[in-house]
Amino acid sequence: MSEPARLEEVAPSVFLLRGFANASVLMRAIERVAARAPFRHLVTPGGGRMSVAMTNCGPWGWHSDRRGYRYVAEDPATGQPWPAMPDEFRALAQQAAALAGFGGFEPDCCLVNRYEPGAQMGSHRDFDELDMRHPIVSVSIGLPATFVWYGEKRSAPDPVKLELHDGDVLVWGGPSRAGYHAVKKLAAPASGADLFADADSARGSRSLQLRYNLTFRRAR
Ligand code: MD3
Ligand code: FE
Repeated sequence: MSEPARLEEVAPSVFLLRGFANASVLMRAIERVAARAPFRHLVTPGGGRMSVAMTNCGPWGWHSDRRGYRYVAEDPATGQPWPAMPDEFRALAQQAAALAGFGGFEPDCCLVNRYEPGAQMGSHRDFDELDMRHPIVSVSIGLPATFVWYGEKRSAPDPVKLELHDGDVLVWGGPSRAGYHAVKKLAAPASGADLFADADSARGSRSLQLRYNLTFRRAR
């Protein structure tokens, strides 16, 4: 890290660290994870296909199908354990959590979300984790997205909206941990956008016209 971290409390016990993560380092690790546990569009218990593609690393992975939402130790797509959590992932999550006042955070799941333009995540709460006293750390990579914070109600006329950019990290804990939140439909990048110029040129690809989000959780 070249600059001191700036910590902003954007809603009660919701902390934002702008530009805290080095996204091109994380992208290489995401590619290694996805080589062993490919991104897939999960099905909700109601039968809908999620527009966000997902994979996981670490001891536990979040999964959804007709039978419900749950954490599983093996990837149902391969029958293999989820890939190990890369050291740089764990270190980033622990540093961000500690800066927000959650020392000793030991994530046992990193859910990796991949958004293509048009993908979105409707208002929901995360409560499949055993002990809600642990925080969640979220890392945004690639295209910007609008994150919506509703708090105690699934829907509200005046939610807090946050534009999340490449490298931004959010930490939730305490009373905000159980709050409703959503991600607005991802806009297509402006033409000529040079997000990720370094990683793109290193790879000679357009593969980063996407948004990724890492969410670090303590599932068990
Ligand atoms: C606030 N992901 O994977 S991360 C999710 O950008 C999810 O992909 C969004 O919501 C994304 O479940 C937002 C931020 C997040 C995750 C869990 C939370 C915020 C949270 C749990 C409680 C409160
Ligand atoms: Fe969530």
